[in-house]
Amino acid sequence: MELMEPFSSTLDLQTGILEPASQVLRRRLSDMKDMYADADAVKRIFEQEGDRLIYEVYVGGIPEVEGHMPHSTTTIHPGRIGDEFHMTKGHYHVKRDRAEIYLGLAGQGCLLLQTDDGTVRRVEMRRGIVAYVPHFWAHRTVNTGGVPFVFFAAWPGDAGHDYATIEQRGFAKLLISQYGRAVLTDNPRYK
Ligand code: M6P
Ligand code: ZN
Repeated sequence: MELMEPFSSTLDLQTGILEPASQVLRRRLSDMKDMYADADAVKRIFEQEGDRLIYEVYVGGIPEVEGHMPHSTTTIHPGRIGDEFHMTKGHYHVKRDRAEIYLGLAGQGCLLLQTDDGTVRRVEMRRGIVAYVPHFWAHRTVNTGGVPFVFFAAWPGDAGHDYATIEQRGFAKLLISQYGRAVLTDNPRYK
């Protein structure tokens, strides 16, 4: 067994910046343009402002292997693509029977969860909310507010990220802004 040195890192609870971070993933509209329902809105944003930054992930640098507990913070910037709120790509775990813990730090948002048969659940998140992602549920987070939505996450090292399933099928529900409220609607493109 290989021993690892204990260590700590610093987390800015307002911005989500984690230091040290092994990497900072910056997800832009071009990384997920087909995930948003309104293709005309996507096109308009590219024309008017270029490749918009949607969210950032500060990755803690823990090995993604069994026995470890990787973690990260995610900062989803406020905004919409058409009526649809900014969101993460969302993923299943490659090992489906691996769970995850989220802790809301700043702003407000929603955790959307989905099973293979298209069942969707919505969990409200804000500072101080601990949300549990049970195994077998795909998970995506959405910023439903007007300021950055920041949360911390920790998951089993051997979970793995399966993005392909969501890229192909989408989520069965969309979170859109309607009369100033965040409303779940059916995704017409869900397969
Ligand atoms: C959370 C965790 C990470 C994930 C990140 C962004 O911090 O679930 O594992 O990478 O959100 O979500 P996604 O990978 O779906 O873009
Ligand atoms: Zn996960």
